[in-house]
Amino acid sequence: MRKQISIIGAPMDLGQSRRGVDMGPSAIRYAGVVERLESLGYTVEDCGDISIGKRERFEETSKVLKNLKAIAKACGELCKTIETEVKRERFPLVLGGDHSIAIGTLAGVSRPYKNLGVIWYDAHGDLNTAETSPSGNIHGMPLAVSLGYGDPQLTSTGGYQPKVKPENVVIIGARALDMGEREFIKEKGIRVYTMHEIDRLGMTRVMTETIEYLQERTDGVHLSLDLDGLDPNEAPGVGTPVNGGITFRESHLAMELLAESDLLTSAEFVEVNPILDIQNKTGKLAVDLMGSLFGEKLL
Ligand code: B3U
Ligand code: MN
Ligand code: MN
Repeated sequence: MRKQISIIGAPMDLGQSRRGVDMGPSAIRYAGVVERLESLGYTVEDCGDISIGKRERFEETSKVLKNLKAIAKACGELCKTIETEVKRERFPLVLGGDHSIAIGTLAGVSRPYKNLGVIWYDAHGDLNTAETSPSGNIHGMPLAVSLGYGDPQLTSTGGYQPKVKPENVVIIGARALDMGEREFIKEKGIRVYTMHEIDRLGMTRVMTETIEYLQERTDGVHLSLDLDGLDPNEAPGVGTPVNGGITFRESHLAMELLAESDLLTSAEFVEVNPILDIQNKTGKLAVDLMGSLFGEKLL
């Protein structure tokens, strides 16, 4: 892993309907992300937050997709920031914000990495389009957008598409997939480890298979970690909790195996909502997981 990390905050809350997720980057900073990574020997630069603006001010440009124009604009800005940091040979670590920001992150990292792999650690597939979405919330769509499916204002972020090939994606932790998403997964042959596979195979095998699979076919790997991938008992501060999730220990193990593989070239931690949280438990959890991801050892 690159020894220089650039932290970029994306205080986005326009991709879903609950307030508070815009404070996610602050909560993660407050939990000591910079100090934690520095203690592991990294040089860390906090680049601050990209600008999002206020929800009330934006006119809607789509009847279905909520806050489309504003999200497209913010993702364009995030994409540029990420591109700059990758050119500086730094490891971009994005703090969300709701998951719609992944549209910008992936647009920024997939230009330098032409055959980018993506690990989508999430209770959800985030593979909806305007046609299949039950909510109109864009945080349920960023993976579909990055694969080239969705409104052109989103898929065109960064000026090219698609960002990722379906065979380079691995979804881990899925347990709330909409009907349209299930069809999409089957049609595109996307690799998914649902909670069923995690229970059956164990996290070690899930991660070993994922790492081997991506190592063979990609030239860089992005981790998009939605805190709702974890069980709500461990990560209560998320907008759309789904019971029966990945445990604290399984998640640490997954991060440790990723650290060992030295495969990652960028990462983002999203959907931390301090308003719904209990004394920043989820913000702290995010920082603990980053510790393991960046090589912290128990002994
Ligand atoms: N699949 C549902 C719910 C959802 C997606 N992502 C989150 N929730 N966090 C939707 O609205 O697309
Ligand atoms: Mn998500
Ligand atoms: Mn989710």
